Amino acid sequence: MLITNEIISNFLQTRIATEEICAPLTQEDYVVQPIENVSPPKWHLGHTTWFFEEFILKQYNPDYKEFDSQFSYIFNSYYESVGDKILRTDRGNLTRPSVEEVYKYRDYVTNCLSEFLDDNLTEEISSLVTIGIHHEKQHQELLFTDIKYILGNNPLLPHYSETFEENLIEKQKSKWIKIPEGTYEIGHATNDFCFDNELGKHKVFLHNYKISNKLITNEEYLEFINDGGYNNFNFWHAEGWDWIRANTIKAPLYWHKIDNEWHQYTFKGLKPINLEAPITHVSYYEAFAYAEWRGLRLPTEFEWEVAQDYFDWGKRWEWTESAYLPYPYYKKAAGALGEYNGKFMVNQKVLRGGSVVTSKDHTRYTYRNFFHPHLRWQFTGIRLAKR
Ligand code: AVJ
Ligand code: FE
Repeated sequence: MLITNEIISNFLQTRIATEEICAPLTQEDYVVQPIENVSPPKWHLGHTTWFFEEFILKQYNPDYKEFDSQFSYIFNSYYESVGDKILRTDRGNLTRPSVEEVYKYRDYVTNCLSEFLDDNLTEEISSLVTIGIHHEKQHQELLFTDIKYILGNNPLLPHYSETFEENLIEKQKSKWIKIPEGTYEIGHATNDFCFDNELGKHKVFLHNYKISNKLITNEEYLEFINDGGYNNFNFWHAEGWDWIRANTIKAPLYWHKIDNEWHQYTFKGLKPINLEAPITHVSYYEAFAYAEWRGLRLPTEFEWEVAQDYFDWGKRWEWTESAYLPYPYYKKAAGALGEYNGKFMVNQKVLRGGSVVTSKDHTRYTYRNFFHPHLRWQFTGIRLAKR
């Protein structure tokens, strides 16, 4: 019974936390989709609700009455096995259902599910609720970054908050952590929750390497910019070089040069660059080019996982040199949730750590985040490694 209460209260707290992230928004902020990767906040609110409705209430509660039979079409993200869905690029065209209606949908599903769980919390359902909670936490992070993109690309640069501090400074002296060559175990191995892509504990062999105890700061990155890093093809992959030229990229996302001084759009509005803060909003291409310029490299995801105990992490998602691939013993889940991670294991890079907008207790040292190499609207950062 205690377990039931715990999971229901966890569920309810997660639902509330999502809505709190949206509290500063105007109605208009909820609806736009400035680029394909940035979903409207209203869509996140509906999609996280649909996840619980589709995968638990509709499957396990024969008495459940759908809130609206058209919502699966608009709030299904990418589950082919569930049926037809709106094009991702059309999420910003949904002026209906209204924000108010979507909040009603949330309340309806939250109430139906918590009532249902009171008497029906089997192992199977409990594990689905847990996935739903972690899914919603992933979308809480996406809400933060999508809201930042929506506000930060409005020429008026509206503030999201007067207090949210995204530039947490690392005070420690920088040093290299030395890891000896050997065979190491990788992957999630406890009974705590993890996603399927972390499972399949296995061995890797690592050569001697050193990894920095600190993230790259704005000051260090500025040296790369000032040294012409964005103008020298030698530091870039061919794809990265094409990408910076096609998009006239000369600095991280949200950087603006005003009266010859670099500024950064933050949740608190436009601020002069804080030199000590860790760099953020760089793509993998930029992280790689920076490392090349320094004559160093990014760590692999395995090097990161083996060394993580020796440094503080959690301020920035850290680009690794590793391609997002299945582990040797990877087995995707049966049914629709088998579409959750495995089908994205192509052409993406792994990021490790967590960020200032990651929900508390959401990350683990085995957590594998993944994005395409040109994306930089997440709170991404750089940690270097060398031989
Ligand atoms: C792990 C952040 C890449 O954004 O698609 C959300 C998280 N998975 N809903 C994504 C996710 C299903 C995922 N990332
Ligand atoms: Fe999702």
